[in-house]
Formats: sequence, structure tokens, C-alpha cells
Amino acid sequence: MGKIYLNQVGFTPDSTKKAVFNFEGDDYKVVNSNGECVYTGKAVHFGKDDISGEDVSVADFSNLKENGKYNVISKDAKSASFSIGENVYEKLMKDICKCFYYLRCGDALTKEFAGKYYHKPCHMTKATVYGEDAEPVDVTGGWHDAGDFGRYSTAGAVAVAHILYGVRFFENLLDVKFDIPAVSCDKGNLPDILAEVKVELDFLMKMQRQDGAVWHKVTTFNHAPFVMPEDDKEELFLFAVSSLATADIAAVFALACSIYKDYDKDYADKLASCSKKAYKWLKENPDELLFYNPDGSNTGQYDEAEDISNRFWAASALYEAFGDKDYYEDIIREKERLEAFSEKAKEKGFTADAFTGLGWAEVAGLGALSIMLKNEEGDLLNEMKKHFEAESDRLVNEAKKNGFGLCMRAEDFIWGSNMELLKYLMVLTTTDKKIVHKDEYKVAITSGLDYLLGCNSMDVSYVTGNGEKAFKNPHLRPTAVDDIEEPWPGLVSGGPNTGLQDEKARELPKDLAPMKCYLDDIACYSLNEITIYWNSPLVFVMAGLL
Ligand code: G3I
Ligand code: 9MR
Ligand code: ZN
Repeated sequence: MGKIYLNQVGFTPDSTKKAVFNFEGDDYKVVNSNGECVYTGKAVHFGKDDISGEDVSVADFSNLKENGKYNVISKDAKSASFSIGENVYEKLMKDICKCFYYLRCGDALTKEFAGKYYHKPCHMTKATVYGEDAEPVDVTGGWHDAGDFGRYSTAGAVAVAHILYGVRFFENLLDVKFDIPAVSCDKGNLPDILAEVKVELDFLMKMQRQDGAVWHKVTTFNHAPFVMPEDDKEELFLFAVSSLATADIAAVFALACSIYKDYDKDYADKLASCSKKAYKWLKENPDELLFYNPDGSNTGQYDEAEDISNRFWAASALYEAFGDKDYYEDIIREKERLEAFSEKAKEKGFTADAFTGLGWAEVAGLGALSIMLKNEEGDLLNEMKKHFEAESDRLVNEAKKNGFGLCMRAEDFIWGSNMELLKYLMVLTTTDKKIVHKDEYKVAITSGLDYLLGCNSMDVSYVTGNGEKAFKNPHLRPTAVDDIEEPWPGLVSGGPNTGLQDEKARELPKDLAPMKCYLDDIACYSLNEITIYWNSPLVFVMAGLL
């Protein structure tokens, strides 16, 4: 039977609205919840594309603007339901923010705020410094990274950065209330989003060694079995320091300082001094110190090929926050090193633009965001804007190659493909809102969101609790064992991955189109895990959209 795919959460009244049919275009109608027809149209044949492998037609019903709940019907196919309304994304926004609360580690959840997703205090023991004869360290707190219970400095810093750049660019994030315990500050209470982010910042401060360097991660030696967090009692280890983690932490503390200073002077001063201490260590240790797991350990490695993008981000963030000329000189030097590195990478076939990289490994784009926030006229600012514009134009062009309007290529469907998409949407959002507005950027952003929320060949919304056919079985330890029917809402799935890098995923047929390399199965960590840094870019994108 034919399928009709669309954004299962819905649309704001004035936005573009479309459904994608995987059968020959035909007459269709939109019906309301009473079954009455409110709109009719004819779908337009688009054809086949590389990423879905389907021959699709597209129905554009942007002219339907009336509030309500609807379905699209054509031939014998009926879409999932969707809403139109000014506030359609309100629940989604609250849910994606509250996820960080549910992922808190330590003695942090209360029954009042966590409800049935409450768990007892976890990972409260001091951590052993791996391979060293040192005193164990208290690194309690922060957020669990993902479906596992590890806490990783670079991943945490990048997740915080997505959110805090969101706060800097789009102040509406400060108004989102998502029902977490209040945290007092000089001015009363912190806005919820800053209260939640402070949990991770406090933890990241504990990950900093006396000399300024930052431990790459704290985890057990191997991943825990499927147990509740409080039942994971294995010894915790602090693994080696890395220049990657040290640079990312220097950067994110500087960024945080410029936000928290409006609420709590002492806390901002502490962030500033930790940031500068990390930066000083970096300057005194100019050689890259990358990270690899010790033999036999299988928790997340978060390995990166270079630390130049991290040093570039750090210099840019410290320059933006503290203004010293030395940081500016460092930016220029790291920029030139990164350009040279990218030239070499090109020879090996890597085409990604380093200066728009917003992931856990490629972070130079975060530096570019700091340079844009500094907004100091000159070549550096212009160059960064040009990178974002060029990348946005490339994405718009890509989106024209498939009926979904999705700005992704086949090679983007890797582990965490939904983050590949969300990073692209962050670039488009930044360009559209902060550099130059173009309708086609906006359309690419909404099409990307449509894809994430159900307008895809799997007919699934990749955000739990949001959409009639939202995925329900994330690779997430508490969900696997807590006997609660549904996972908490607002979790973003990693999404389709042509690499099929876990045992269960390998049972899928080998010749699937990229968009179909997905299974909503709890065992599929390479297709269906969740992480803090898959939620955080969506927070940025939604803040830009609302
Ligand atoms: O960079 C290459 C690219 O050049 C190549 O074309 C492409 C094709 O395979 O692969 C790219 O590398 C991928 C890399 O991520 C960078 O994106 C690898 O294939 C892919 O296996 C790797 O996946 C990472 C995964 O850990 C395994 O290392 C995910 O991004 C990362 O999100 C995930 O992180 C895990 C933590 O280790 C542990 N906690 C859960 C978390 C989420 O699953
Ligand atoms: O659950 C782990 C997940 O969080 C990680 O992303 C993944 C890759 O590091 O590993 C998962 O743990 C698996 C382990 O690596 C191998 N044995 C099975 C575990 C999952 O059931
Ligand atoms: Zn924990």
C-alpha cells in the first residue's frame, strides 16, 4: 500500500506545508478530526532520488492555514495526523529541554520533577585516575552521555555549546519553562535552561585537573550491562587528559561566562578563571594530545583526528568573552593551520568545510559562531560569514535533489545521521537569521524539521512522544529495564546509518536506501541510541524557528 509521509507534529499557520507520497501523484484531500474535507489538491510527481530510493510525489498544502488537527488522504493511503497552530512546537521544545534533566547523573532527580522516570542517586563514588597513583577524585553530577552511563568532556562541552549559542542568538530560549527544580542566583532564579546547563558546567569544572588540563572522560572500564544507573556499581575511572577536552572546556566556560555574568557574578568569575586556566595549559602544551581508549576498554572513545579546530574554537570563544589581543592572534594562527590541514584532507577526498563544523569532533564552526557574536568588522568576520553562506547555498542545492527537500547526501547517513542533519540546520539557521535572510534557507530548515518529525521513508518521528508514529525503543539503559511502557518524551534518535554498526542492525537487508537503514529497536545502538548532543542542536534550531 502507498504511504504518505509528513511532519507528524505539525506546522505553524504561515509556514510551508507538504506531504510526500511514495506513489504516483494524484488528487488528495486534507480532512479534519471530524472527517470533513477542508482542502483538496493534486500532488506533483517528483521522481526517484538517491537517498530514499523511492519514486515520490509532493503535495503542497501551504495555503491551509486554519488551526486544527488533520490527516492527508489520497487513494487508499492516509497520513499520520498533524496539527496546524501557532503553538504546535511548544510541547516539543519543553520535551527536548527536559531530556537533559532526566539524563542527570548523581543525586539529582526528585520524584516531584522526574515522576515515574525517577531513579536513585547514581555514580556517587570517587573516580580512580587511570594508570596513576593519585587520590581518587569527586566528579559526581552532570548528564549521562547517552544510552550508556559514560560522561565525556568533549561531548558534554559541545552539547552545552549548542544550547548556549542558542541562548546568545535567540533569547526566547530563556523563556522556555520545562518544570525542573529552581536554582537561585543574584537575580532570583536562573531561567530553566541556564539552571539545567549549570548542572553540566558544574560537572565539567570537576573534570579539570589542578594544572588546568581536562580529563577526557569518566566511565567504568567497559559499558555497563542493561541496568538502572544506580545499579551500575563498577569502579569509575578518569581516563587521560587530552588537548581536545581542555580546549573545548576553555571555550565553553568562556561562552558560559558571558551569559551567567548577568545572573551570578561569582559563578561567572569562576567560569572565567577555569577557562583561562585551561587555556594557559593549552599554550604551555602546544603539541596535540589526542585520545584513544586503553586496550580492552570499550566505552566511548570520542577520538578526533586533530586538535586544531578545538584550539581555534577556544581562541575565538576567549577572544569574544575577554577581548585580549593575544587571543585574536591565536585565532588567526589556528585558522591558518586549519586551512592548511583542510587542504591536505581534500587531497584524501574529504570535502567538508571545517569552518562550519559543529559536531563533537569538528568544532571550528563553534569558533565561527563566537566570531559572529563578537561582530568586529573586518576580514575575519567576513570570512566566517562567507563560509556559512557558501555552506548554506550548498545545502539548499542538495535539498533540491529529492522530493523531501532534505539537505542531505547519501554519505551523510552515518551513525547519528540526525545530528548531521541538525548541524546543517544550525548552519542554515545562523545564516538565515544572522547573516542574510533567504526564503530558500527557511524552506530548507522547515523541510529538515519535517524530515525529523516524520516526513521520511520510515514514516517515523525521530523524537519520542512527539508524533503519532514516534519511535519508542531507544537504546537507553533505563528505558530497557524500567518497566515503563514509553520512554520519556523529547529524545532524539541517532537515525538511519548505512554503516549498520551493531549486530541487530546487520540483520537488515544489505541493499536498503540510506533513509531506510533504520530500525526502532532497543538493541540498535548504531541506529537508535540517543545522546545529549543529538538533542542540543535541535534546541538551537527550534529557538531559531520560533
Ligand atoms: O568521519 C568519518 C567519515 O569520514 C566517513 O565517511 C564516515 C563513513 O563511515 O564515517 C565517519 O566516521 C564516523 C564517526 O562517528 C564520525 O562521525 C564513524 O563511521 C562512526 O562509526 C562514528 O560513530 C560514533 C560512534 O560513537 C562510534 O565511535 C558516533 O559519531 C558517536 O556519536 C558515538 O558516540 C557514542 C559514544 O561513543 C558512547 N556513548 C554513546 C554515543 C552515541 O552512540
Ligand atoms: O550501550 C553502548 C552504547 O551506548 C554505545 O554507543 C555502543 C558503542 O560504544 O556500545 C554499547 O554497548 C555495547 C558494547 O559496546 C558491546 N556489547 C553490547 C553493548 C550494548 O548492548
Ligand atoms: Zn549516573
